[in-house]
Amino acid sequence: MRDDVPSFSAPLHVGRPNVGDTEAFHDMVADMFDRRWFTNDGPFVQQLEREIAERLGVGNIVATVNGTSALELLIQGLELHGEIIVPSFTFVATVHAVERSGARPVFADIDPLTHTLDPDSVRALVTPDTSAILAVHLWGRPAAIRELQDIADEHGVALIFDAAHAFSVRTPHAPIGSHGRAEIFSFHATKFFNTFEGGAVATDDDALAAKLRLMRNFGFAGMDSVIHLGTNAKMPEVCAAMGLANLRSIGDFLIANERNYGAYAKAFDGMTGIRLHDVAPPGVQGNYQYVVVLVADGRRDSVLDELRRHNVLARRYFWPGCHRMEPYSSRRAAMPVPLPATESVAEQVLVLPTGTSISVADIDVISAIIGDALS
Ligand code: T4K
Repeated sequence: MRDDVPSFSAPLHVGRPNVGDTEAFHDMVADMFDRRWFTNDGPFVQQLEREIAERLGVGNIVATVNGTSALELLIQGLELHGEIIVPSFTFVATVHAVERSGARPVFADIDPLTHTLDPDSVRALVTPDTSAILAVHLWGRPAAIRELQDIADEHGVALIFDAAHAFSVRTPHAPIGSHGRAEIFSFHATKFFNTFEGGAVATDDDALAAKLRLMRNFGFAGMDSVIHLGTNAKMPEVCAAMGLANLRSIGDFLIANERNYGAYAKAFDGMTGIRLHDVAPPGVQGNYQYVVVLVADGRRDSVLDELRRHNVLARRYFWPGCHRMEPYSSRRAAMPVPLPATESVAEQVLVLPTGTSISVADIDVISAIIGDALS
């Protein structure tokens, strides 16, 4: 290793929040205090739902307290049961939401080129017990939507999407948010668009949206009338205010992410042993919130250690794969087929810092550290 590659004096994190128009946010918080209306379907939540629905061209946005509860509400609202086919290569919340809703996750493999569900692997796992396919637009790269919809239609099962990473992503045909029975988003602090904590279900199904609105508020249909099983999954007003402020700056977030992705692509072009994952194939408008590299030849962890030594806190998301985590790893039924692509990708993947707090100069240093570690 060379000694002349500088270290960062403060840690560079993956997932540093994008922060938009803070003045607009403070003004809204002042309004909120004046109103003394902090939660329970307040005006900021309603406005945020309207603005996002308009932006995505989708009939309904149901805002929630986080992405996990959006997914749990959706699975329970659709009354999915039996087996739900999911990727193992995802954040564990995708799979926990299935399990906590009383259905059984069954792991399908991914396509090693896209990191999203491999339709052939999904097709082989459909049984009479399957109620749904839950696909993830991992890293904001759209899953194989058409192929998965064909499988779902052929077998009469629901298709739903975990679009936690894919806010503001467009396929060549439509914005993410308008596919399948519904798609869920996460607006967690680390996401492209954040509301501190938050999430939403996007759906064109008005009846489903009305049911989810009931369910996120304990099943209350009126002051004293509970007509459905429910929980507390409401987004607070302060989070919606953050969302409204951040929506105004989303163009700036994209400019920063595209600039950073381009700088990483340039730095890794021609570097041996490392490959930048393509999150936006032709025709797709990505959000570039995840900069994902694959490090070959079992050298991923030594690159990670070297980055950490220089104060770059890269992450090996989503190692080791959910099928190797509890409670799934001790349950053979969750994994009826081997998952070679999942396991191979999980051993190579490294997520690097990006977002509005990372500069091209930072990326030059990060790439020099990686180049040095690989040389
Ligand atoms: N589906 C998928 C595919 C998901 O990726 C997620 C969440 C969900 C569903 C569920 O959505 P939510 O219920 O979370 O809305 C983080 C996030 O907590 C999680 O939202 C996200 N995916 C996951 C990929 O990443 P951890 O366990 O890695 O968090 P932590 O605390 O290690 O922080 C991540 C990085 O961000 C660190 O480098 C520190 C940095 N950070 C974090 C926060 C909160 C900051 O710099 N500032 C901050 O305020 O899960």
